[in-house]
Amino acid sequence: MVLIRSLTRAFCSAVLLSSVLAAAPVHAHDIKVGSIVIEHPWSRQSPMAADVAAGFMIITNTGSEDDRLVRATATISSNVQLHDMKMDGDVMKMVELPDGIVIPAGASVELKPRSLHVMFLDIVTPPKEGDTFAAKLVFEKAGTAEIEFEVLNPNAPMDQ
Ligand SMILES: [Cu+2]
Repeated sequence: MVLIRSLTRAFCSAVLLSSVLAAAPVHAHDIKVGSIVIEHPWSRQSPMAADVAAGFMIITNTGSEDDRLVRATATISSNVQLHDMKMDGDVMKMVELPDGIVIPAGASVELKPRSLHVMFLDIVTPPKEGDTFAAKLVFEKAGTAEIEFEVLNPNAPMDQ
C-alpha cells in the first residue's frame, strides 16, 4: 500500500516536474544544494500552544541519482524527526522514518499535512503565525541545505 502510494507519487511528480522544468525557472526564494531544490518550507502555528509542530515543503531532485533526506535540525527544537502518517485500523498515526526520506532521481517529493513531514518535538517557544525559523536539512549526497520555515496561520488549508 505504501509502495503503491510512493510509486503513484513518484509518477505524478515526474510528470509534474517535466512540465515545471520546461515552463518556469526556479523561484528566487527556492534553496538549492547540489542537485536538490527545496521549495516553500512552511510550518504553522500549533493549536493550543502545543510543544510540537510540523514542517512541510517540496523537495526536488534534479540529478540522475536518488538522494535521501537523512536528518534535520531546527532552532526551535532539539528533537527533530522525519515522520510519515500511516493508517492503524481507522486511526491515522505518525511514524518515525529512521532511514529518512528517499528523493528519487528526477522526481519531487512533497512533505505535506497528513503525509510526510519534518516533526519538531519538545519545542520551548512555539512559533507564531508570521514568524520564521531556521533549519538545516542533511542529504546523503547533496549535503546540507540551510532553509527558513515560514509559519502560517494555524488554520492554513491542509493542501496549501
Ligand atoms: Cu509527526
